[in-house]
Amino acid sequence: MKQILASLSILLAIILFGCHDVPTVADKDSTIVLASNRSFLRTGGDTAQITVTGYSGNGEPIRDGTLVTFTTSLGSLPPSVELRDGRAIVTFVSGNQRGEANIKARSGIAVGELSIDIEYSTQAKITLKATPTSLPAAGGPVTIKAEVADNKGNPFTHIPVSFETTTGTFEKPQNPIYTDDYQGIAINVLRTKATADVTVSSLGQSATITIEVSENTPPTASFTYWPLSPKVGDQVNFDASASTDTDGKIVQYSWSFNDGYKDGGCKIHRSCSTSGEYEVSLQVKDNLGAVSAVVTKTFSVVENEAPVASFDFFPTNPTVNAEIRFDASSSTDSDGWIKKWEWDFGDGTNRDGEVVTHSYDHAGTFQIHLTVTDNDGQTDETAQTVTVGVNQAPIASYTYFKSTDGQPLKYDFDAGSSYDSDGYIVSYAWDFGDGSAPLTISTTTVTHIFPEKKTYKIRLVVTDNLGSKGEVLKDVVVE
Ligand SMILES: [Ca+2]
Ligand SMILES: [Ca+2]
Ligand SMILES: [Ca+2]
Repeated sequence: MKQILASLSILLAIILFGCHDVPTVADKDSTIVLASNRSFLRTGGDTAQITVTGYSGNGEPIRDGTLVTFTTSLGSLPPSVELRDGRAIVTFVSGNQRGEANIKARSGIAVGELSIDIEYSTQAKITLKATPTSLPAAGGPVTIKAEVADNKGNPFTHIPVSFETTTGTFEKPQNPIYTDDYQGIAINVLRTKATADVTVSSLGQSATITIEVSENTPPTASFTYWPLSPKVGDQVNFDASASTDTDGKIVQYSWSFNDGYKDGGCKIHRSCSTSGEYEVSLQVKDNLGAVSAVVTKTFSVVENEAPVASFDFFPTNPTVNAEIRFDASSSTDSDGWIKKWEWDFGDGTNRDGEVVTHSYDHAGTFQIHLTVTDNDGQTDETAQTVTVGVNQAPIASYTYFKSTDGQPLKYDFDAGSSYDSDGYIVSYAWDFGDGSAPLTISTTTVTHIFPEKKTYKIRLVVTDNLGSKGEVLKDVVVE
């Protein structure tokens, strides 16, 4: 049983450590010595060959397979190496940081040390970028990015950087600040209202960038007003919304009138209580305090002209219940317009409107009053009388002629001499007395062909616009 366990232990040792020499550490009386083929390196991947030599206490080379582990404060090395014939060579690679690389090699309690100076490979170069590259007149924040690298583009990480400006303030006012650990970038934000030169210094180098702030452009005043010819007491409106500021905005409107009236605001209004010439001035101010030139306009305020009332009516001799049309369109207002027509018909009724109709339900003489009001509220009045009577019947009358075209028994009739003294005739009804159907027409002339030569009794009945009729009967000899 003991023999089997011993065999398994040997087998396990072979599986774990293979057929090679088993790695081990140096004995406690051993010595480790480090040597470099270079005493200083440049940053950014420069290399040195480090020779590790190990001696046993008796001065012989340390035994093969002795494992040596490395540490370094800067740059990099393989984590470990095995010695052969008491030595090994490893490669040290510099990083981006300058300084002293303290390299230690350990095996057991034996320690070897070596220092290598690492210097920047070339002079630092500072590249500045501003976002945005310039500012409007109001100023604002600009992000300044400083990138510090050597001329091969290797970044200088975690190095001090100072920001200075001729005007404005930094978000990080303290100096120095440090580049980051990866890209060698330092960022600061400048707030300025005027053009600033920003200088960034690092590693004895500096770079300057100019942040331009635009000059403020003063605003321009402009306004309109209406009505152009206001009257005493009218509201006059002033509108300055056509004023402009190309690089900002208008924050103040100052209005002044030559009668001492003052106001503020983009849109104002006032009225003038006396007639005459008025002068109005406007000046505007922008958000940065710049003022415009003063713009002045003059306007006249005049007294209102009263309107003139006038009207016609038809028919002029109306009958009872006849519809009368009253028309006030001949009324005028020389400096405005009429906005209201008020009628009083003299029989207790009233009506509004430029053109109205009215009828009287009894005969008599009535006084009609018209009052007109203009757009400024001034009025005028006029009156006329109308006599309303009973309808007069129309008078029928006609003439006739034998037709001139030579056709026998053909006659032309003309009722144009009929009339209605207080209205008009609306129809003419003919009965030619020869058995033909009666004919009613609205025109005055008609032609008729008779059946034979004979004397006929021919009747004309006319009807007026109110339905009254008039009649004439004549003997007409047809030959
Ligand atoms: Ca401006
Ligand atoms: Ca008027
Ligand atoms: Ca009549």
